[in-house]
Amino acid sequence: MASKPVVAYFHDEDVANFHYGQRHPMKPHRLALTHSLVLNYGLHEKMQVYRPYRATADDIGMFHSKDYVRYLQRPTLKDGSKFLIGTGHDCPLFEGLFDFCSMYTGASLEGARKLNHKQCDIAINWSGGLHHAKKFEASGFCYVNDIVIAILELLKYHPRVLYIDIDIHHGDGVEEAFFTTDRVMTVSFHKFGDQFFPGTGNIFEIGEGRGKYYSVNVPLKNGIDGDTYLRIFKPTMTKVIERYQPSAIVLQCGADSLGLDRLGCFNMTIESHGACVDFIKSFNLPTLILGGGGYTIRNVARCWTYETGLLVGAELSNEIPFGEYFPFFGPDFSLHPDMSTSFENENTKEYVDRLLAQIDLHLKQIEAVPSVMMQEIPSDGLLHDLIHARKEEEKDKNADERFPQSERDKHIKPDNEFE
Ligand code: V1D
Ligand code: CA
Repeated sequence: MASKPVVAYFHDEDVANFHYGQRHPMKPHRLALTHSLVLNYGLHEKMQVYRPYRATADDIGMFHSKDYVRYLQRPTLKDGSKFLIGTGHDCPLFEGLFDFCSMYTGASLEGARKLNHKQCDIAINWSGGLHHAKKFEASGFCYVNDIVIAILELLKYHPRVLYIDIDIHHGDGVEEAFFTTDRVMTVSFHKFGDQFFPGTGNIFEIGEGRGKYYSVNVPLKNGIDGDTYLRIFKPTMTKVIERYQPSAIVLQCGADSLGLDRLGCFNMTIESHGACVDFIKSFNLPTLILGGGGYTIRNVARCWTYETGLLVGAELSNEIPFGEYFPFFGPDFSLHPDMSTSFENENTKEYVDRLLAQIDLHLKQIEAVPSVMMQEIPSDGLLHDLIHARKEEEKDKNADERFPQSERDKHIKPDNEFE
């Protein structure tokens, strides 16, 4: 990859106009704020800007069950509960739901296709990254798992895909989809404990069968600051990449790990969040950059604009340029406002050292560079093992409790050292 990568950026103006509901923290409008800031900083001049493809029901059916896709296309109030959609759920039923899903998923899918065909080095879709959606149901504000669908697309051309998730929540939907394969390695950094959503992602959740040791979980406590986060992120990702040697990366950049997030409890600055993105960029591998959570929308826009700047290699003035949404960025009108919170950093040096040592033990177990027979002409056949595994899973959905308590109990350390 050249020193200035070719960056493809996907934005559909319409995606920002959907509403989860007045009291719901997920605001697609944050995407309009982000795009406007990207334009006002002139970043469109440094990348290819596309209005993305819209995913079809067949595209979505690459991961989700037929029943569920059919429901998304024609939702009824009656059937919603079966799929965890509707009033009283995290995932409300709103006007244009299928179109919303098809927009954010189409952008991730097109990003993966452009990477596959080497039409860009980095693809950005801030509307994507909805990491909680499951094969048969919605979860945590996510209806369609665009990440899984994009990774399946990358797997047509790439033997090993690395997924990294810096959203404050555990990337459970992506982990679950690839839990039993070594073709995808998933690494999630997240708040764990105190019943924080979704409750999965303890350090001993490591994958199963061929996938054992290819799921990495980094459970963090309240108040982690940027320096502490980077002290964990950089050595972990260096070892993962050295060991696994992915040929493509997908990075979910949920901005709810920033200080002052409406649903978060971390103390990351935009600079340190961006340093994670910049660090992954420095490996010069084809990379799909996605959004995710982020509920203090002025900071989401600041963060993803700053990261777009890092990815195209532009230095951005700390002064927010004038534009349509200028009043949102007051009273300081700066790109990097003070974001410190009252959350004390509960991630002590001892905790971090133990975390790193345990992750190291797991990473030492992985077979260096698992191989897959690549065909000269890429075809869907490469996905045979994954698709077969998924069909088997569908047969006995009810028997499929992913982490039975009996299995989890085997991993509980007597001194509860990671609680
Ligand atoms: F605060 C709320 C107000 C209205 C509706 C929902 C919420 C809310 C806040 N936090 N919901 C949550 C989380 N859900 C629960 C469960 C509901 N209880 C029965 C337990 O705690 C869900 C948080 C989802 C986070 C999504 C995400 O940031 O990870 C994301 N990533 O990509 C897109 C979204
Ligand atoms: Ca995460």
